[in-house]
Amino acid sequence: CEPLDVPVLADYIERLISERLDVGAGRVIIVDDDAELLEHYSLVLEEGGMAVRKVQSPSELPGALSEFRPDIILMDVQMGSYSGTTLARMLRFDPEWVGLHIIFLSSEEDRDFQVDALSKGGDDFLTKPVSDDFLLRAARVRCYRARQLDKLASRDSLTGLLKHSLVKQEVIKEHARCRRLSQKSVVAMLDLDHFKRVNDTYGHRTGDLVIKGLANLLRHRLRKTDVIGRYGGEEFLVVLPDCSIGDALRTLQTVCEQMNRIGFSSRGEEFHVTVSIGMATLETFDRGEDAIEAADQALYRRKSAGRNGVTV
Ligand code: GH3
Ligand code: MG
Ligand code: MG
Ligand code: MG
Repeated sequence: CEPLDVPVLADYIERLISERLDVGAGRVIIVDDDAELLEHYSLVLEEGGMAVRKVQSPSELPGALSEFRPDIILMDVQMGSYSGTTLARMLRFDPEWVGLHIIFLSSEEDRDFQVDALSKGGDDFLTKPVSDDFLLRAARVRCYRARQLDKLASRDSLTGLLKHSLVKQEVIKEHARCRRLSQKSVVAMLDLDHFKRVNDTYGHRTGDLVIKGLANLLRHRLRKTDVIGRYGGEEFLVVLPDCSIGDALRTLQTVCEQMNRIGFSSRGEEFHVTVSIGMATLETFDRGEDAIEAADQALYRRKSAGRNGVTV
């Protein structure tokens, strides 16, 4: 086994990160009671293309967090009557911030102190003074990692599609957007037909492959700007922005036809599966949730009318 070439590996990782991480989008909150340091750190990160929010008094942190929604926090430890470790500990009690990456930045060199700070909720401990270059690179890799984890957490592990709550959020966002711009958008609910039979006949693992099959078909058929989520077990929710009801109908009918054409095989047999789809216009409802409900009712009507097709 060849030993790893560390410098080459580091170089490779650095390149990977700079290519993949849109640093312009990396978001950092810096908490420090020292106004001069705060200014300096924020300049360094801003010059590196990151978005920065400065927090000099810890009491401003909760507001800044919900407003700015950072990828990471750089936190001073000693701040007058406050300590950064206590702040980190408090954040960890809030489910919303339990996964937020907190980097302590302090001149405290005592290892026991540092370990204690990490045990209270910090993820890293950087000892001041830090060089500008190191600070920028450390912030960048941490933002990149935070985004990767965030993406993983929002994706369904079987299909890689958005999870229930996230696709619902997307519907609500798109509802607001298309109303504001007086555009037409469509929301559709899809459900595999007689899927219980597939599981009962061919087993759950084959059933999983069918679910993945529909997910992949949707990814290929729909536009880059369309939103696709796994709403439940064998149910999918899609949002088609800037799409007329006629265009949506045609696109989704093709999805039905192509789904039915896929040949799945299991236990030496080939079998085919169909999907039913209910859809609704988004902008005609007062709330995004109501449009989802309407799509669901249309799906229900489709199921009664004979499955394998689209109903508005
Ligand atoms: P209909 O045409 O009316 O939709 O009938 P159906 O059999 O598809 O509907 P039903 O809701 O009765 O059954 C859905 C089945 O989907 C039951 C459940 O076990 C299965 N299912 C849900 N999630 C998964 C999954 O992740 N993998 C597999 N293999 N099956 C799943
Ligand atoms: Mg301080
Ligand atoms: Mg179902
Ligand atoms: Mg079903």
